[in-house]
Amino acid sequence: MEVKEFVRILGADFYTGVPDSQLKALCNYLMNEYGINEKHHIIAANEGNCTALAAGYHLATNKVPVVYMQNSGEGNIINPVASLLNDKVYAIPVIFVIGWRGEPGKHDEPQHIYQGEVTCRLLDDMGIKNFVIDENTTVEKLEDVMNDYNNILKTGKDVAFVIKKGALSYDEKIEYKNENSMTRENIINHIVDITNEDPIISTTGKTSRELFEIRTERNQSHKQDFLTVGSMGHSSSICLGVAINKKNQKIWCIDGDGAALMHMGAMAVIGSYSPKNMVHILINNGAHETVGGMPTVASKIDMVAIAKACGYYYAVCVDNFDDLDNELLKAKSRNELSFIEVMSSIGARDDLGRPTTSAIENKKNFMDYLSSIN
Ligand SMILES: Cc1ncc(C[n+]2csc(CCOP(=O)(O)OP(=O)(O)O)c2C)c(N)n1
Repeated sequence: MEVKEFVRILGADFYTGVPDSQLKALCNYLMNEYGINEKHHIIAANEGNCTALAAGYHLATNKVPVVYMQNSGEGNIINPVASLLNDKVYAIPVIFVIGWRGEPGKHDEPQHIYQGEVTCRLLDDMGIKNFVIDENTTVEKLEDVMNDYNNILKTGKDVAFVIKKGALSYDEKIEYKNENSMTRENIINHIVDITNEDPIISTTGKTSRELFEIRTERNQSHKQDFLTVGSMGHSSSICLGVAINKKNQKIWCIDGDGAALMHMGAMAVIGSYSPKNMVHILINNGAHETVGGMPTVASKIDMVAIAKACGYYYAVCVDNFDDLDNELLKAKSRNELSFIEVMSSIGARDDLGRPTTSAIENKKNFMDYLSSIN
């Protein structure tokens, strides 16, 4: 179905979400139509924030907002759905639009398999009536469903559309770019040059995929890398957990700006524990590049100031390879919690693959490696 038809049938004038590659048609449509705009379209830090923001919109306008997200975001919405939106609490109507990764029967990556199995079940458990849209869903059918949904929304309950791959289409293209010159893959190459065999916890998305391919290309082992394939926003906390238990080993986190923003409270806790052996690298392209390039707010905020205010001993921002190498070397020898923000362009190789080892193998190899060092 044409995304314009879908949007017309929803009849909402406020969208907030976290982008998803499976919802690219909707995300690109919203970006072309509204851009980022406080009246009509806000990309929030995580799906729970979107839900609360949507609730605020409803309180102020008495209109029904839309929250869009990948099904991975269901975990982030459970608390505000159950304790804010639910009709036993404030009864706030919201339409959820959810990209269905890991749909049973379709091949997908390990992080999507279980989430895919429980996608509709979780919505049922949360009292959210849901309807699956696929490429054969007609406009007439959707109009019928929406009529039914409008009655449900009037009672203060929530509803959802679960979107299968290829269900929504949009022909217009949109190019996401910034002024930065270093590519993420080259940045990771420079990080690997200097970290060598130090353990790395890398963030969700193409960062981990690039790190994996860089090791393969160099004929290096993957044992030192924990690829946080799912669980967006949590790699820095995983790194904290490793760092405080492996005090004699330098432990590196390679984070993304979308991920760091998603659970930014982690930085406050990392700063307050200040493990001297941890280096937190933030590759900032100001975008959710992995899922299409839609913007985050990270190009507008001062991440170095945030790290410092959270208690990181040292924090710096670099925008060229000489400074990056220099800061990586200094961080490697410095015995204090360090933060390096690296400004990156938006984009990736078209032929970028995916890890060929399973998540369980990755965990086992990483744990064996950690247990071999002090
Ligand atoms: C909770 C959750 N929401 C959404 C996603 C989908 N997702 C995967 S990677 C990604 C973008 C990550 O952006 P960033 O951390 O800035 O890294 P980049 O892709 O730009 O390198 C998103 C939104 C997800 N995996 N988990």
